[in-house]
Amino acid sequence: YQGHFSWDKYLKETSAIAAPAHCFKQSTTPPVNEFKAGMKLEAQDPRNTTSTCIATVVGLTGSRLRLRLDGSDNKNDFWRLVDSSEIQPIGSCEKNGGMLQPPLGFRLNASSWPMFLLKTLNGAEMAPARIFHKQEPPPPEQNHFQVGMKLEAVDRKNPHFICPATVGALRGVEVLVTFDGWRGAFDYYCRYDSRDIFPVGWCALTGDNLQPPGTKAGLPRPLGASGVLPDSSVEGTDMLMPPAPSRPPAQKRRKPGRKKGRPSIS
Ligand code: MLY
Repeated sequence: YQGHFSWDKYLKETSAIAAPAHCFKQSTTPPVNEFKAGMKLEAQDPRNTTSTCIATVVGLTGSRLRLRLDGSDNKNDFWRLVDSSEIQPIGSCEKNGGMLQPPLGFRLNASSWPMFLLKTLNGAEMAPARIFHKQEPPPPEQNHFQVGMKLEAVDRKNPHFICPATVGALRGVEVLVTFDGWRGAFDYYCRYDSRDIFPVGWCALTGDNLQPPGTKAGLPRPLGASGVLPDSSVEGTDMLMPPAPSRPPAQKRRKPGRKKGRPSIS
């Protein structure tokens, strides 16, 4: 569900172009999501990427899974594409000679992990191997993004959100993702082959709920009846406006006392 947001209109209003599909490490047809809530699988612990843990699917959105590590709390859910190499069927870790680990912040005593694992897996609904995707799509051979191109991007502070975004800068293999209509607090640099960025139209294909642009900054604004810009007019995206002045990188503009990487309330 896209609300009333239309990329078609928005690209015209902003006279912007969508980053072409070959810029992204994403499949041209989004991967089919056959997972169900409650299924268990193996996942890399996002806070301790060398360890493989048991995770439960606690939600589904488009081609993504909302995952929670067993033995962890409900405050550290994370999202993965169904074709991510960071998720595997249960048994994969052991098959490769590894051992399943307790998640960072395991809520019991470490010594109770073996028994916890046994009980967790006993009678669990394990996601069948056939619903995993063989491999991630191949990465583009280089950074093809250009400043000003539009895309859809995961808001890393609120990772359930996928939002309209613009390439704000390029830095070697990295791309500055800036969120349209937000003042910069959510912006981040990522590699061009990040799995958190998608071509325009991705959410429409997956059924994900694409957020509308924010209303805080840099949006096209309508002219008043007088042909003069009303001061507080931030609603409506019908008229063409000159591009917003470019902004310095988000980090430099962060308010003191605000911790990096935490979900934001604003
Ligand atoms: N708690 C904030 C969330 C802002 C999300 C910003 N993203 C979409 C770029 C709010 O409700 O305003």
